[in-house]
Amino acid sequence: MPEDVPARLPARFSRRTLFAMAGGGALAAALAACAPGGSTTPTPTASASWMPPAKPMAFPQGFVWGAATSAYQVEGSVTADGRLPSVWDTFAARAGAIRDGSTGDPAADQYVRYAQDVDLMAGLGLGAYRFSLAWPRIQPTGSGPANAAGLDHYRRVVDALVERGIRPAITLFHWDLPQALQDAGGWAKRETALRFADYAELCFDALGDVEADWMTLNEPKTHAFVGHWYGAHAPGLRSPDVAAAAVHHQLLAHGLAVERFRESGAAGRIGIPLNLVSAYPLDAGRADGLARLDARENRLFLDPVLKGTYPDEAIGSLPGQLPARPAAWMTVQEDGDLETISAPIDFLAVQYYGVTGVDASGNETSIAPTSAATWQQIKAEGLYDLLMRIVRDYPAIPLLITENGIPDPTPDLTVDDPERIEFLRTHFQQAARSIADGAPLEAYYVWSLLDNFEWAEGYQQRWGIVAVDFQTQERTPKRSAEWYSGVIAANAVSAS
Ligand code: GCO
Repeated sequence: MPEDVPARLPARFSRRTLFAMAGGGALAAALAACAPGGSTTPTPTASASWMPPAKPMAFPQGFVWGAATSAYQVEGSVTADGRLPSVWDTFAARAGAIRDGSTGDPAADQYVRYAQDVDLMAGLGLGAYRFSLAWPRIQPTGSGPANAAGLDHYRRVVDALVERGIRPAITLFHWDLPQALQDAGGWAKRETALRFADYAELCFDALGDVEADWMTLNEPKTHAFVGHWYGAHAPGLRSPDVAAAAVHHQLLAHGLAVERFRESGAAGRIGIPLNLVSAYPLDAGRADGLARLDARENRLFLDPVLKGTYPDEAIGSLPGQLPARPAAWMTVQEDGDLETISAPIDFLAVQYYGVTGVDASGNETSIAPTSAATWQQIKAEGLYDLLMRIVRDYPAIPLLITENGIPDPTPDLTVDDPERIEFLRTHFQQAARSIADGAPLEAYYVWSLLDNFEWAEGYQQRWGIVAVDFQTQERTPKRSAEWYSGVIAANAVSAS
């Protein structure tokens, strides 16, 4: 978190708060964990309502186990084969924007080392790999014909995966907007959504013969809020009005891309990755703040995509709301947009990192221990609550967990990572529990396959199950990778 976060930001800055109203036993457990009076940080307890069985918990046959990365975080080679700058190249070059002054070059050098990485994945037994296509490689200025060299690279990646029996899970956009589009207004402009649809079509035409899970735009909330409101990510803007426009235009881009996907006849499926967080009220009697935070952080994305509506309470000047001007928010919307945005998708991709508390006003509070990423409040049961909330409140849809993970406690290269094993074990258990209770969960992707460029944290947070020495680019599987391999082989997670 940058030190100069504007005063109007939520008091406790959280990268990815997307709150889910906790229900039933989970809510009771959360409240029971709160300190009397509810105004101080509660002491979280292990779930009082559920204990994992002593026997291993099995996953359904065909359950997909994967790992995820994104282009700017792992590829490096930022000027190779015609690639032009994205907003992230520009932002990272700005003094003080990245904690250690680094950039996404060379990151984990995967543009060059992809074949080695695919071997690594095969060695671990991964069934799928989620990665993103870099728009500035495929359309360096964000419009016009495809750059063949860019597409050829991803063709080779996809072929290498398929050869090894690893399902490609392809994200079209993971925040690396071509700088030329930003110069023309970026996500503040409707035009960018139209450009995205054209870009998506080029990708479907080039790679659509492959049986893949396509994902449109990664975490539109994080990109809109952290990049356009908090200013802590590219493009580094601090305007709630622009953030609101970025929400709508990214969602519109999603809907338009889904239309192009259907028209293209591409194989496979398509969905959208949304970051979701379970949140628990400190004061059960004050539901209004909770409802506002829920609207802004959660329903603002789930409702339009899955129901074709926007929640009224998301935008406004009260705590828990996105403080854009309602008139500005209305201006970006045109008739028919919500119909486009809610075009049927084949799965919902859920990215889960943790929980948050909500005080009586609607502000976020701390209710659980954090990882080295201070925004990440860890509570595995929140995953169960979140999945069951989606099942309860939205039309039936297959669910994929496309990101879940934890950074090492230290920025130093390490292969011994018991915290990550414990984190993954407890989260896998909650996933198995949700399946047993009816959640149509089909896949689980660990974030991340490799240590990589963690955005504003640079190389100071290592999220990989495989360690990367950024001097030599040597890869070493951590203990968690070995452990994960065992889970995959057994298709089951043990109690300890
Ligand atoms: C995100 C991303 C990843 C992050 C990861 C850890 O959601 O921010 O998809 O790029 O690196 O979530 O913060």
